[in-house]
Amino acid sequence: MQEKCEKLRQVLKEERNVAIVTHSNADVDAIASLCLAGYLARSVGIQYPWLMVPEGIALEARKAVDLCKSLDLEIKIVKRGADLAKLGVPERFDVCIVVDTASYVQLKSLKDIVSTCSRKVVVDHHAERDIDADIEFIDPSRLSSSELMYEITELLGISIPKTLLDLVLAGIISDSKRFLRANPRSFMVVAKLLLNGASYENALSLTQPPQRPPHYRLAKIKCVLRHRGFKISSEQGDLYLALSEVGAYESDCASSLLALGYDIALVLSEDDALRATRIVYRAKEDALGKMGIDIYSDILRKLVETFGGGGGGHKSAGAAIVMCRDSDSVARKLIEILVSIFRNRLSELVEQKVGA
Ligand SMILES: [Mn+2]
Repeated sequence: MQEKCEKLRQVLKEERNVAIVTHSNADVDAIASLCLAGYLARSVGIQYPWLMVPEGIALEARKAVDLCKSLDLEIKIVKRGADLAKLGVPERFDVCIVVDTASYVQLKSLKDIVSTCSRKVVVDHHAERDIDADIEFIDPSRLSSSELMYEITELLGISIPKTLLDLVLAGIISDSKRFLRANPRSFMVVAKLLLNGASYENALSLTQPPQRPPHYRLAKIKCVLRHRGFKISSEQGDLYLALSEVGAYESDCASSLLALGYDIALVLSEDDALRATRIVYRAKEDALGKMGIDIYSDILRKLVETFGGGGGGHKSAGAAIVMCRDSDSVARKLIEILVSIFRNRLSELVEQKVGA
């Protein structure tokens, strides 16, 4: 690895036009790797490395992009069909560093830039791949590309500012889904990052999407306050179903109800423009397997037959629109359908409100 790192340093020293790119809808690991590679390139003498992302950046990686910018490393988003000359992007690059990306398909608008590049460098932890390179740092056993990129900077003796260490740690946390997977070498990198001053707290916050507007929180609170809970008993164990209504953010409302402990959540919302009611559902797949029901075809389709409309979905998520503007009427019909399916196995959970 040391040898490859020296080769990378040599290649960067010889050339001028350096592109550093990653996959579309770039996540935190992709942005952290991109930013660190940019920092490395600048440290070895590339004044203006071109950091580019095709199409767009994932919501949860926006803070990472801002952090990168604070280090004077600007990330350019290149949309399909964009006029590269207008953006000031060189026609040809001498070196392309491709991070966290397995295939040309994921490079979208940047595919041509990379395929015509004189020399390619790849830093990645994906196994199945179709991008060949002159210098490859590939290890599918690793949790993230960020940690590989960090090891390269370490071997080249480049010292990294603390904020960038936070970002590398965020890349590892995010791609490992907070260490749902483990790898001893990845943990060693994490230990080094922390010993060198990275803040776990800052890293965690870098993996979170920016704050939602205040009414987002209120919509979720209303969703919980308004919901009705039902128990469906069966020999394989009880199943819990929630029914609620909100004005916006229905799918977040449904996910919150599942996080509370429900197996199935159905959330209605009135759509004034369509003069209709939308119904979104989310369900835990293991629970559905136990019950042997399909939410769309066994429940929602009957609503659509009654009111008109349409919809679709798969086992654990889906939606329908029914041509009735009054969500209470739709909810009543929905409960009728549930009773007709489950009969006396269905019972409502009733609790006294606190302090009432
Ligand atoms: Mn990754």
